[in-house]
Amino acid sequence: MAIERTFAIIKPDAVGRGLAAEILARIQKAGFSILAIKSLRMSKGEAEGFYAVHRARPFFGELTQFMSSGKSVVMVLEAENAIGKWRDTMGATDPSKAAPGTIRRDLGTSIQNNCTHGSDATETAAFEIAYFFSGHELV
Ligand code: FUP
Repeated sequence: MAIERTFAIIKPDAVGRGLAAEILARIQKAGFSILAIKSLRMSKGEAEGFYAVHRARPFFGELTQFMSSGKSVVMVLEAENAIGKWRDTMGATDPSKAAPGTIRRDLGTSIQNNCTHGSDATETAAFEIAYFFSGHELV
C-alpha cells in the first residue's frame, strides 16, 4: 500500500478542554508522521468554505459557529493508508457509536463536539490540505 497524506483537525472542543497533547500522543502511537502542523482560529467564513459540502445540511450554521469558536490544531498526517487509518483512529462521527479505544469514543462528547476531523477520500484530502497549507509548508 502506498504512503498517503490526510488532513486532520483537533477541533475547538478538544483544544479548549486541554486535550491536544493527548490526541497528538495517540497520533504518534498510531504511527503517523506529522508532516505539517499549526494552531489557528478559523473565521466563520473559513469554516463555511471548509465545510461547503455540508452547506445544505440543517446543522451547517451550528457546525461552522462551533468550528470558529476557538483555536484548532490543523495537521497533515502521513502514513500507509493514512486516510482510512486516521478515520479508524478517530472512530465514528457520533462518539456514542464509535468503537472503544478510538479518540471520539474516549474523548468526544457529542456528534458536533467529536474532537477531531479527518478527510474521507483522496480528493477531499487534497482539497483540505490545500485549504490550510501552502506547498512550501509541505516539503
Ligand atoms: P465525519 O466525516 O466523521 O467528520 O462526519 P461528517 O462529514 O458526516 O460530518 C462533518 C461534521 O459535521 C461532523 F464532524 C460533526 C458535524 N455533524 C453535526 O454536527 N451533526 C450531524 O448530524 C452530523 C454531523
